[in-house]
Amino acid sequence: MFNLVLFGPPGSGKGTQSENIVTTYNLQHISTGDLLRDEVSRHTPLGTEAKKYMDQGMLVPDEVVIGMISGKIDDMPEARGFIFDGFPRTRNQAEALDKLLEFKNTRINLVLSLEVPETDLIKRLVTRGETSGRSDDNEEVITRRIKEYYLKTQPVASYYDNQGKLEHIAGDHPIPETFKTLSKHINKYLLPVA
Ligand code: B4P
Repeated sequence: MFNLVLFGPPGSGKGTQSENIVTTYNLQHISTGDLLRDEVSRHTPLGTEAKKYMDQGMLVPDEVVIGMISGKIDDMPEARGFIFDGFPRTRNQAEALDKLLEFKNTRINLVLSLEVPETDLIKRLVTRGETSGRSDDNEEVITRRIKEYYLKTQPVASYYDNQGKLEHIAGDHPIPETFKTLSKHINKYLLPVA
């Protein structure tokens, strides 16, 4: 099994690149943002609680997100591997993920960190907000999401760096070019299927 974490600030292209990686390497995609938005759109109790945080650009509490991930991994016992998109976002989540995977006799193999200047992140997300209908894609909330990232999520990079799993990727190039760079790293572990 090959497990990849796609790491980076809001708008760095995690969701965009995940789509390409999933098709090329036949990995199962777990995006906590997508899972949370699905709960919100179905008006579940979890979604109602999560929406309060997401609309303010804050991270949803760890216990909510970790519970959601655990069930999702269990749903796919035959997976070739997983791509974790937007998870873990805190050190607590990273430790919980290591424990969950250890319990399943597997582990995170590689962490690819997409790096993009802050001005580009804001531009991308404001542009997406014009069509996405996402209540968190407006400049005020985007700025808070980026702040929350530097405060709570960026420290997770050193957690993986200490394990020798972190690779820095320039994410400010065109989408296909960035994908090529990501692929070079993944190819060291896994052959493409498409
Ligand atoms: P996410 O859904 O994870 O959203 P994101 O960080 O904004 O998106 P991403 O980086 O995937 O950007 P994308 O590829 O779409 O999180 C949303 C919220 O959910 C969080 O704020 C938080 O409240 C909550 N949440 C999620 N996970 C959580 C967790 N683990 N713990 C706690 N809370 C959690 O790209 C953005 C735009 O850029 C797109 O329009 C794309 O077309 C464009 N783009 C991408 N690559 C480009 C490139 N190379 N050049 C030009 N444009 C590009």
